[in-house]
Parts: sequence; C-alpha cells; structure tokens
Amino acid sequence: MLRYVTTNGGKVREAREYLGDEVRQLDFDYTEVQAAELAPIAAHGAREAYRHAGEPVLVDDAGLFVRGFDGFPGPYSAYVEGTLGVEAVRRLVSRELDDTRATFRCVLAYCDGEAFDATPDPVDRDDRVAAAAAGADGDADDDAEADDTLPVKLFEGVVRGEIVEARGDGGFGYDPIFEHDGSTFAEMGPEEKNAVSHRGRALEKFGEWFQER
Ligand code: ITT
Repeated sequence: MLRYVTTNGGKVREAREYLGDEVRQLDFDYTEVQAAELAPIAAHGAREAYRHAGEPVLVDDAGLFVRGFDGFPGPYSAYVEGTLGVEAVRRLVSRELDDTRATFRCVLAYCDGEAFDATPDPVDRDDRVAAAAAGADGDADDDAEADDTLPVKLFEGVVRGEIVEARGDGGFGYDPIFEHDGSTFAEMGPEEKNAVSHRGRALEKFGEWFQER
C-alpha cells in the first residue's frame, strides 16, 4: 500500500483523483530541512517517512514562488500561510509589485527502501549538504550517512499563473489568489485543477512510472 505523507487533507484528495483509493494518508510531520529548493526537502522527508512507516511512501512538498520576490515564499509557503496568511501575501504582491506572475511547484518524492534508478546526483548531493549542515549543528546521532543510501525518486510539476484578488471557495491554501488561464484554482473543480496544476502534473509523471514499476 502506498502512503501519501502529508498533514494536509487537501493534497490527499487531489492525489486520490490520480492514484485511486489505494492511496492512504500518512499524517506524519517529517523534518523540513532548510533549503532554497523543494527537492532536497522532499527527498529528506521521504527517507525519514520511509524509516518511520516501513512501507512505500510518497512525500509531497509544494510552494508558491512569486517572481518579483525572487521566489518567496517558495519552500516557506506553509510557514508564511500560517503566520502572515494568504490575504497578506496577496496585498504584499499588489502593493509592492507591478509584475504579479508566480508559479506553483510540487515535488513528489518516492521511497520504498528498494533500489532503482534514483533521481540523478544534484538532488541527493543537496540533500547531503543539508544533512551535513544538520550534523554540524551538533546532532551527533544524525544517521544521515545511512539515510543517504536510500534511493529516492523525484517527480516535479510546475504551473504558471498570477497573484490576484481572492476568488472562489474550492481547493485550499493559496488557491483563491492564484489565477491560471482566467480562473483561480479555488474557482476550479478538483478535476479541472488537477488537469493543469503543479500537483496534477507531478502525479501524472509519478503514476506512469509507478505503473511500470
Ligand atoms: P505537509 O507538509 O504536511 O504535506 P503542508 O500544507 O505544510 O503539508 P507544504 O509544506 O508543501 O504543505 O506547504 C505548502 C504550502 O503551500 C502550504 O501553505 C499549502 O497550503 C500551500 N499549497 C500547497 N499546494 C497547494 C495547492 O495546490 N493549492 C494551494 N495552496 C497549496
């Protein structure tokens, strides 16, 4: 059984549209290492979640990257949603920026403890850098070295859009203020959102690979 590792029920609902009922949520709050990219965070999370669950896991790390803010809030999107809030992000963008373009990104990281062609080096190397940094902070028991040998496969989806005044009441998180092709994600039904969204694109890639596996 595949475990979708997230504390966010909205993500699981979207994943089920692609992967069916075989997917079960694993409500596990893995350590989010500090990194400028989503990939090392997701890879680290997948290894930790697999060690915790002992069965195949899929971690979903996502974020909203505002172009005029050099990608902020990016990997910090959940923290910013919980502190400033979505509406404050919208106001900040409209006050400070002429260019309101943004992208949503989603990285899925799969780990089942078995060997396969892991995602090429850069991601794993970043992960090692993050793990080494955690070790340098004095965490002598850090088992990052053993962890590193666990292959992780990554799948990424990206969608471009604009930050707009909130519209719609579907979806979750930043959906009401993210417009793609004339509609906000919160104005779209789940299928419609999945067909174009960052998560939908990543899930599609994962689904194809997983089926062959
Ligand atoms: P987990 O880490 O437990 O999976 P989370 O909600 O904290 O749950 P992330 O760390 O990936 O998820 O944070 C991503 C942030 O972006 C968070 O504030 C989400 O609400 C938001 N987000 C992610 N995907 C989204 C989507 O499809 N639509 C709107 N907001 C989204």
